Amino acid sequence: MQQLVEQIEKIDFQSEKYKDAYSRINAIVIEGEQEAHDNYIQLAELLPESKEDLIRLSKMENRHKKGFEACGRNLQVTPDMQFAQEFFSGLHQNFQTAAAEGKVVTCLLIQALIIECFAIAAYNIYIPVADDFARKITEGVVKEEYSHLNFGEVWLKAHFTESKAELETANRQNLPLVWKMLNQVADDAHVLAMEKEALVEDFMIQYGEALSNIGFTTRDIMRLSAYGLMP
Ligand code: Y39
Ligand code: FE
Ligand code: FE
Ligand code: FE
Repeated sequence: MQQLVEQIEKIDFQSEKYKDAYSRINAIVIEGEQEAHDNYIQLAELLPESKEDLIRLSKMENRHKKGFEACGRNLQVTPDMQFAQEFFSGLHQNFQTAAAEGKVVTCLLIQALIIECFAIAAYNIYIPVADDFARKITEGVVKEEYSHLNFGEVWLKAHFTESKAELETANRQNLPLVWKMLNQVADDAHVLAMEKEALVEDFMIQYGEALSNIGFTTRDIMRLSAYGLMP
């Protein structure tokens, strides 16, 4: 605790080093929220019976994006959107391919489980070390991300038996991308006082809980959630 207090006192939100790292992390979050918005609209088309809910989620993602754009402006940082698009390109491509094939389960795993757990982990770790303006925004956002994760859990739990094999395949294709993305962002995250180990730990907790809520056994969860973590 005392360590955290000292660490926060040391953060200079106006330093060039902080702002340079923020230009990439802020862009990742803005791009992520934009893609999440688009993904929920596509999911609404794939799941007409949940259309209203999914459109509602897509609107939340749009508000999140606006909030994080304001966080960048507040620190006078220009987000590096090109970097962020490349950062998401692997998951983006896999989501598009699955959507084109009508693979709802894969789309839900990518957006509503993996990306939401990644967001929840990142926002939880960011909140204690954020500037005051960004902290208030992020606290509001993370509450809503839990509801997005919940949508995915409820749907996949209700369709667990017939979704299980596709979930296993989609996990194997997409989880290694998350570890790669975390490694890519670790240095910049460190500048923002967010440690990679804490991000990995929080992600594993969120993702493991989600898999458990859907119906996977502890044994399955161990195997699934660590897939691709070790080289
Ligand atoms: O559902 C959502 O709102 C998720 C799209 C947003 C993703 C945010 C991605 C956060 C990763 C940041 C990594 C910082 C260390
Ligand atoms: Fe969001
Ligand atoms: Fe979300
Ligand atoms: Fe350090």
